[in-house]
Amino acid sequence: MKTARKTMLSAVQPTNPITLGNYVGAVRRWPQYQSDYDMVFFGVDMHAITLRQDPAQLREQTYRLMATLIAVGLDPDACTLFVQSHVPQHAELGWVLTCHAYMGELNRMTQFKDKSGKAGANIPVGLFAYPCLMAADILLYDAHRVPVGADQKQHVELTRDIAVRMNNAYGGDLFVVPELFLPTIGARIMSLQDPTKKMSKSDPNPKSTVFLTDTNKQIEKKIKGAVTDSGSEVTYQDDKPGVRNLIDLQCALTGQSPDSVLPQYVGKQYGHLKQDTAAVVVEAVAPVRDEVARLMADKGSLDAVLKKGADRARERAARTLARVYDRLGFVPPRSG
Ligand code: ATP
Ligand code: LTN
Repeated sequence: MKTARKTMLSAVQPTNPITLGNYVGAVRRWPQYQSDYDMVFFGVDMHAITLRQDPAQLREQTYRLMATLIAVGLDPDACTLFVQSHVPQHAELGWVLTCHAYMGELNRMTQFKDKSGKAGANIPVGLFAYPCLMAADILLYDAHRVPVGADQKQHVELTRDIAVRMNNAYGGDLFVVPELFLPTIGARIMSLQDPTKKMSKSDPNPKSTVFLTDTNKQIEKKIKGAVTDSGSEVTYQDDKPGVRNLIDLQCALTGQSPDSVLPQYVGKQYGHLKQDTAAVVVEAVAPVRDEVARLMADKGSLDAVLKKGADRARERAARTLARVYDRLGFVPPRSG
């Protein structure tokens, strides 16, 4: 019997290995929802090419991202887990939505402003139109909930606006209007070198970011080298963003609250906090990293998992696209 579970959907760009920020703020939380939701998760390689990628690296990072999603606990038999470019309907619905989005609303996207600033003189059109492809990613699967970090809020809101606009134009039940699903804790892990900026995959300084591919030694070195604040007392307050970030990391990974962690540092130095945080991070990251390495050693098995996911995704996506094309007035291909 078909269950009436709601659909939860999210995606990650395979641009660099996943960071501790992505892990704590997003990916690590997803498996806990798989018993309650119909889960659709994928790697968005077509989004990644909005900025120039090295083809060999893109290929490797795509496998690595998918292996990471499996290693954190998303079960490929229970979820629909796939690579975006394996499902051509994303590009097809993306075009339809591009024709229903307005220049003015795309112009307001802050991610475009940030990223186009870094793209140099020639800004790819795809970087501008990208939110339409993201809207297609979401609307193709009739997704109800979209868990993302705060940086993606604008894009999900745009998706809602386009869905409502097209429902009004072509019949109220064309698209499910998705809801944003923001995490409550650990939503923003900060850079280890500048704790006023978020930890980012694309930070040019590798000391700022712990990657899930880092060895235990590298993790320890980065955390022990984290920029902390003046003074030496371990407290949890806004004017000590470096110390606060380390406490947040510990708390997000152990499930403790800052109040329960702080007493153990009375009369101790920042060095103790760094040592403990490094140990907690290593304990969380090491098993995931090792499992990713194991999965990466057998690309044949990964390919089989991804094929199964894409087959399932394509079937769902084709149904939605046929509904959309019909409402738009496209003549269906008929034999004979
Ligand atoms: P970049 O900085 O290169 O744009 P990114 O690190 O933000 O990349 P994404 O692929 O855009 O990575 O994000 C994947 C998910 O991780 C998103 O849901 C995003 O909101 C979340 N996320 C990214 N960075 C952090 C962070 N520092 N703390 C918490 N969550 C984060
Ligand atoms: N734009 C997102 C990645 C992304 C996404 C999606 C997230 C592409 N399609 C659909 C949720 C749902 C990013 O850059 N992090």
